[in-house]
Formats: sequence, structure tokens, C-alpha cells
Amino acid sequence: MSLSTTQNLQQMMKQFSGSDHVLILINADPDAIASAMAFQRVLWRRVTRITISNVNTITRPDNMAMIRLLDVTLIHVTKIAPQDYTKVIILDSQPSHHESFRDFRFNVIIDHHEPDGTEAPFKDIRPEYGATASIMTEYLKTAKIKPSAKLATALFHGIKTDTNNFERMATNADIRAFQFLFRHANIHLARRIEQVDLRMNFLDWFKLAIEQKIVDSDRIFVHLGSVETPDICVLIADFFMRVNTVTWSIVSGFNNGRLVIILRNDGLRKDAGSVASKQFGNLGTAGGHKSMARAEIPIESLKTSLGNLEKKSVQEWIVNQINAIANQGPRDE
Ligand SMILES: [Mn+2]
Repeated sequence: MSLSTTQNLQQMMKQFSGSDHVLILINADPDAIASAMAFQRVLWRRVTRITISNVNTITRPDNMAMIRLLDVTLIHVTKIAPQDYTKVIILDSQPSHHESFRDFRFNVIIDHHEPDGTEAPFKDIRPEYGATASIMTEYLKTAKIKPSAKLATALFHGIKTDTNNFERMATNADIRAFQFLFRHANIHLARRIEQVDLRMNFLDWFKLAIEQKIVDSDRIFVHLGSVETPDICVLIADFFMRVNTVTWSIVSGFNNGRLVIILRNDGLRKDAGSVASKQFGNLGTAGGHKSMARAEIPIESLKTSLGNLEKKSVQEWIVNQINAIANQGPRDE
């Protein structure tokens, strides 16, 4: 970075005056929500009004819990009047990332994705960072603001989410921010937010999955039929992996004109991603990593291939596709 954080903070603050009505636009996920909270705190009492607005619809239960438990007020972009605002900020995204951003001219862009080339009076884009929350934590520290427990918890959760608990790329800057936030965050609240991943009606899908599962030695399969969101298949596939003898978990459902198949394994055996692409890739899209994979097959190609879409036939077909390759020995390297 050519500018020091102090210079960055000064440059950034120069964009605002006391009469400003500030709009912060985000694609709401934990990192973006936390970054918006931090930005709001930095500008607190320095502008007339600050509104945080989300361009996406928030459906993930953990994000809903974060908003509720940390008292965040978000207004959907369709419910705001853009002309009421004198300054517009985008955090944890850039203007080309979502069509709803295109109608705005931004005064400030702060993000950690690769630069999309959009010009703005103030830009701070650091692709090497694991989270925008880490950048915003530096702004707080530089401004000598001690974050409230809720703000620190939000940033803490944002960094954990975007770095997948530091399993994904993170820099020393992310680690430093995390260490600082750890001292101020409410760890119980952070754990609670992290723990929430279900909606009440998902419990019915767990019941169905447990009742209808097929256990074939160390493999568990279940085809759920039509599901309201493929997230249900992901949650149940992860849930079955928690059974001590299970090495493969394959959960599928129909959603939005496709058969979605979620594959999980213990990471010791065959590569889930290559199993998915070998066995399902010819009918749709498939891929993933060593222990996690996903296939999506358009209903028409499945129907052509199977002859029908009955629950039983679909389930049998998936079991056969997996067993055909997974029985070929412990490793495919
Ligand atoms: Mn992010």
C-alpha cells in the first residue's frame, strides 16, 4: 500500500462534511455487515445521517441471527430513496459485482476483492486481505476508537467467515486484526451466531432424511425430492458426516429445475470432486474439492437418462453411480 493507514483515514474522512447524508451499500454477508457497522462507527457524529442498505435478500439463518443479535439496521435497496443521500459508499464489493450497484456513483470504495477498475474519489482495495473487516479494524485502531462488544463481535465473525476460520487465505494483517478484536468481542455471542444454521422448518427435512436414509456400509444416501433451497441438502450431508462410522454422505434434492447432489467424504478416500465430475459431469455441472463436491443436473437431461423422475428411481440411480466408482478401491491417485 502506498498510503499509510493514517493517511488513508485522513483521505477518507476528507470526503465527508457534517451535513452529509451517507448511504452505505453492501451485498450483505457477515464481512460486509461488520464492515458497514465499523464504517458507521468511524463516521459517527461526523455526518448527519448514515443508512446501511443491502442489495441482496438475506435468507441465511446465521446472517439473520447476526443482524438480530448485534442490533444491525439494514434497509433493502429497493426501499431507499437514492436522492436523499449526498454520499454513497460501497464496502466489501465493487460496483461491477451486482446489478443494483450500477445505478450509483460511489464516493468511497473499500474492498478486498480484485480491483474492477471503477474510479472513485477515495478507494482502498486490498486483494491480499482475507476480509474487509480486517481493513475496517485498522481504520478503527488508527482513529483510536475502542469498538463496542457488538461491533468487535461482528468484525470478529466477519473475519472468521471470510477466511473460513483461517483455513482459507489470510494475511498477518487479518491475524493482527483478529487478535485485537478478540480482546473486545463477546465470544459467547460470536459462538451463538456461528452456531445458528437452521430455520425451524428445516427440522422437518432432518426428520425425513433420517427416516428415508439408505445406509450402505460406511455410506449414507438420501434423496429428498423437491426442496425449497439446496442449503437443506448441504446441511443434512454435513450432519450425516458427524456419524462416527460414515465415510461418505450423499444428499440430493430437486430445486429450480435441477437435481442438486451434495457429496461429502472424510477426505481420506476418493476425491469427492473427481467422483462428482466422473459420475455426474456428463449430464450437468459437477466438481469440488477432496472432501466436498456438488453436482447440478438439469431435470430434462436426467429424465432423458432415467426415463422418469420418481423418488425411488432417482435415489437408486445416485446410489449406483456412487457405488460404481467408490467400490473401486480406497484411493484413486
Ligand atoms: Mn469479504
